[in-house]
Amino acid sequence: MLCICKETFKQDYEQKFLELYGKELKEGTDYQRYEALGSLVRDYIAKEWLSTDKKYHSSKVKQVYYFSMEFLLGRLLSSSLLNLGIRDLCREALEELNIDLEGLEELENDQGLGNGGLGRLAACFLDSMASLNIPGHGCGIRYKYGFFQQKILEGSQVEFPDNWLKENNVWEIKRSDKAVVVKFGGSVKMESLKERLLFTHVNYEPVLAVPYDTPVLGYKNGTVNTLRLWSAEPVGNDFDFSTFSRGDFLKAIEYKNSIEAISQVLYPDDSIVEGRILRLKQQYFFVSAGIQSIIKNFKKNGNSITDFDDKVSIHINDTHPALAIPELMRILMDEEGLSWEDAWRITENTISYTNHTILSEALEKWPVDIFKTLLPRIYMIVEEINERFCRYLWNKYIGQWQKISEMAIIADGFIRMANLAIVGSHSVNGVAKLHTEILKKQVMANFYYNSPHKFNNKTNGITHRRWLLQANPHLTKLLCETIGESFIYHPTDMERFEAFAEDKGIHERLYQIKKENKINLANYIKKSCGLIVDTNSIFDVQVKRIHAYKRQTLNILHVIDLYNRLLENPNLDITPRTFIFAGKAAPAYHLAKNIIKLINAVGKKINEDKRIRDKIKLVFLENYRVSLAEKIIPAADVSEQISTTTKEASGTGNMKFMMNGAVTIATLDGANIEIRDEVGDDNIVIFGLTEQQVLNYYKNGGYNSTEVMRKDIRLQKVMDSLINGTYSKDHNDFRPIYDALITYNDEFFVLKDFSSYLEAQSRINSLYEDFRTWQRMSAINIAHSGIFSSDRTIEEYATGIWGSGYLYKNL
Ligand code: 26Q
Repeated sequence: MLCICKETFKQDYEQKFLELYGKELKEGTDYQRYEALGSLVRDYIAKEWLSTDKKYHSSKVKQVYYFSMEFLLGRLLSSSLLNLGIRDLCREALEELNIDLEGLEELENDQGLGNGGLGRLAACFLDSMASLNIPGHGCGIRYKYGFFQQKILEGSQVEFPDNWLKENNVWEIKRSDKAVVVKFGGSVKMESLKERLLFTHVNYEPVLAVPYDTPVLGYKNGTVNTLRLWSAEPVGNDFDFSTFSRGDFLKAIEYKNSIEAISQVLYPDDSIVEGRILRLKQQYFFVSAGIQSIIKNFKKNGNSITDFDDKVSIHINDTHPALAIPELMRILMDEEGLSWEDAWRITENTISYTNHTILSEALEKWPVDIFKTLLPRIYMIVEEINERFCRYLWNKYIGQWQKISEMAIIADGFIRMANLAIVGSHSVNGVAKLHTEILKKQVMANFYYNSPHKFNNKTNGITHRRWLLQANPHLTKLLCETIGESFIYHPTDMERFEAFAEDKGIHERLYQIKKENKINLANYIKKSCGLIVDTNSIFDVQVKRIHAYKRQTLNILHVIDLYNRLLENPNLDITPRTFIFAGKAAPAYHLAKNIIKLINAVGKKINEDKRIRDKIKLVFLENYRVSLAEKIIPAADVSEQISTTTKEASGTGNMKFMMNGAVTIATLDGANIEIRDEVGDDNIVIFGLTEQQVLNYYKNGGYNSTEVMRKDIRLQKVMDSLINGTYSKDHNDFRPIYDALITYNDEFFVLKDFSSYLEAQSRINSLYEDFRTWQRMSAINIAHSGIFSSDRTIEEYATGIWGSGYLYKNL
């Protein structure tokens, strides 16, 4: 662990600044001061990074590689200081130099290489692996442009590129010496050599994969793991224009661009599949580069390839990196000379897979013709896996053609990535209990009954270091004062805080802490959109990707109804509320963009309406991202987790809110169920259709949204206001939402859940009005949030999936 005193730190910092800019601190810009601090912190990390690496080499301990198309890290300065254990020291030292640490931290660009839940989960897992001393590393893509920046212009979302690398990224190191070549296109030459077939990939297009490494620090434990992100470049350092015939300068540039396009941009789709060939290229690019570099490293260590699965685990984050299966097979057979059988045993033992969604539109499949042309050798291997698997199915399920065709990896001209991922890995997990049950009993039932031993649950988690220690220092301090510091290393020790749930003094402290966080957020709101909000009002928050199944519409219909009631009766007895929304819509998802527009239109109307005397306000904060979440979540009173039951695999925002003392209003979906089980029915507000009711409607029909609307006068009024010009001059502005709910019969049961949601909201109101009740609920939520630390989740992955052996089952 880093041992340093304030004086040395100050000297180091001034020295660093001088080295970088050739001038004194006071002459520099704030950004330079941030950059110098970042570089210094990276230097401090470097030593421990090297020694961790050495330790891993000499101990030959099993290495875990977490393959993910997305890593949503956010900012790294504050978390690095926290994990190094020098944040307070650094703050005080800087203060003596008249520099405000928090001010510098605000200057860092978020590293936003992810869409939402799946990408942020990967980041929390990296933090937990390092903090638990697990040799676990990330492997992904270094997108030049991260997730787009969102602006709200005239009430609608407009996207701008996220040029996050425009300033120097102090956290990464380019390792040109570790670059590898990834091969696309071309054809496969087959020769017979003695007893074996030899496959050679010819006439391919080579792409150089260059790794950039970012250190991943454990919490005060000296462990520094690696996040390796790959960037695409043309092969040959001095990209050689003379290889193009003279005068083909433009072609040469085009070629260079086409290669660099591979790592140019993150696809901004979440839960909807974008079937573009470039995305397939991205997938193979980082998977091939990652596996090549793992094998190189493995052999350098003096290991024998037949022990690969003893020493390496590869985890795939959804199906996006599922090509790891045929790629590992290819290397083991074509480059290492193993038989199919040996290569298959190793591959299956090495790879494990997490599913993150049951939405059918998010299940990846690739057209065979595109796939075959881009990856000819990989296609041959997938075809062979499919053939062997189908042969096995024919013998096992004689005559059951329907089942066999559902389970096939290749069918109807497509390669189904989920089927490939299940067949090629030894473990398949869902991300919350309900989600795993739905996978087992519905979505993947055939596979579950065929190989039940593969299926298991790993309920998601969040790193309490970022989401509590870093984001909410006041609450952290209160916990340390009341229950001691053990919860920092053992987050379930937070349960001890339950002993204070009835304590009046603690209620007052909790109230004050929340108040301070609300004031901070109110200041941010004032600065970013000019709106003044009342910090005595209930902060009711829904922040997440905008998606029909997450039902921001249900929330906004409630706001409209409340507004209608306030207009009818300005003296309506409610605690003032501030509704806070944030989130991005996929640029091509028109309905989601329409929802953003409606939220903003409703906000404009009610915020300007003097008649309701500021009883309700609505804010849409633009450009939701990790660093903004860190400001919003600690300030929330109410956490909106209102997805259509069965649709949200887990949710992780729900966990962040409860850990910060918000009370959840929720459907019994995803991890909400487990949150309810932890805190008990009295400390969460549940509403809406049950799993059984939803599944029953989907199976047997019988739902009619128009009828539901007709029977509810309040709902009628709300729905009318969407198309009668109340919120827009053009009556058709919100037609898409109206049509989704009425004309297309409300696929996500928004109207069906409307009245029960309203009741739940009025319960929230009464609970909040009783100070003691609310603070007790808040305390109990905090006390029971420890189980949702990603340390618990990672412990389960490590012992249940990555560490344990697996009995080989032949196909
Ligand atoms: C796939 C193919 C082509 C283009 C895009 C995609 C794509 C990209 C991202 C598909 C899905 C995603 C992201 C999914 C996701 O974030 N799922 C969420 O995962 C969380 C972590 O497990 C859960 O908590 C959420 O419930 C789940 O929605």
